[in-house]
Amino acid sequence: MSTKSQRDYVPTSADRFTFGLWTVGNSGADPFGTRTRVPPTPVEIVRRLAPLGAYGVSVHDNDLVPIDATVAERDRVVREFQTALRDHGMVVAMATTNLFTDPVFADGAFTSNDAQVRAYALQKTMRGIDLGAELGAKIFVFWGGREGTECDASKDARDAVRRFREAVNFLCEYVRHQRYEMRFALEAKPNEPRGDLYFPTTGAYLGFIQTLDHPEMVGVNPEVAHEHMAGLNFYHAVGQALEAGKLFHIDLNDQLFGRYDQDLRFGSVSLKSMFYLVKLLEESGYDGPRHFDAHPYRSEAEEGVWDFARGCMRTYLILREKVRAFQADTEIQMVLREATRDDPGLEALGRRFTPEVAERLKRLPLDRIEIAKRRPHYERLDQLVVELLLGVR
Ligand code: GCO
Ligand code: MN
Ligand code: MN
Repeated sequence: MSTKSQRDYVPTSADRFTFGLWTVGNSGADPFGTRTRVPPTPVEIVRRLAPLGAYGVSVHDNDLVPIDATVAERDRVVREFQTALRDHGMVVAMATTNLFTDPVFADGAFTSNDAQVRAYALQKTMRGIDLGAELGAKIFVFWGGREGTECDASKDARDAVRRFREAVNFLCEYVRHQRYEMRFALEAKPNEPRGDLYFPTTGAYLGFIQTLDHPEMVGVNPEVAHEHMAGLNFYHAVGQALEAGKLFHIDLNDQLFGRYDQDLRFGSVSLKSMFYLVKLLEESGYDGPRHFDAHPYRSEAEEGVWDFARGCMRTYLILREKVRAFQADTEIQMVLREATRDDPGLEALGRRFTPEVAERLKRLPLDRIEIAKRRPHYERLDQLVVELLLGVR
């Protein structure tokens, strides 16, 4: 039996919903137009999100501390923010560095051709890590917003990968040396703001991580919109990350395929895919933040920002309830069972190679025509899922 708050889809901090300061703090500005609302300050964001049931926030260094702040200004801003967090029972679950806004990063940060830019990026990230540690963040995200090119004559793609690896290795050592309890999560994106970004997909990062000095410290931060921009199945990307023990964080939003980076409210476009995603997160026991990295529509004024935030969390909770309904649906479960053929003897054979087993397997009388007579009823299954999501089951 669901509790009242589960039935009413009212989030609590146990649901671990977090929002980037830059998401609800988005001003509505885009490449074609100026701001359309006054963004709330970080302290206001904490004050407004807490009663909605959010667990915490995530921050870029410069969402909080202006890039040219003095040490005294920095300390004052951080103190005020910490007081707000304490007063409202909110946490900072993830921190990150802004390595994309300032003109110095126009041609990349860690992958720049300019050694001074690369050194500055390391310096800024170490300071960002210190800030994250001070705020209690256990996850530090790397999104290489400017790590890409429009003109591939500018650098050998292998150098970009090598430079990025050196930076991540260096920063892992920094975290170890400082004895911070912090892990890194790498966030892929195929393009935007650069024509092409290095490490365009979550899969690319999963491969890269194994080449690092401390792969155990580094995982991924997949984002719905980014895989959809590449025309990929987000559920599959997250599945691979989870299976590898590498889902350290996640950026939830939504996105039509084949468009510019839209950052839409979670679940506002791809309901079916987001249902499978929530099913995966819930069934896998993923216990990290459910982090929203999306923007309210540009047409919203200040109040609409909180409608947007409520909507992200509410849709997640509704989909979570649908997952329970899927699990409890006897017809769905029956079709699923019928679509599976278990054979413990055969499965044991294929699990561990020995030359003898290989010989036995090669000689097995497997009749492909007989085997193929068994058909899964996926048309029925998919229709059942559609009806469940449409609320008629
Ligand atoms: C984007 C990215 C960013 C990052 C953020 C945290 O498309 O702009 O998703 O929002 O997630 O910089 O690293
Ligand atoms: Mn994004
Ligand atoms: Mn993101």
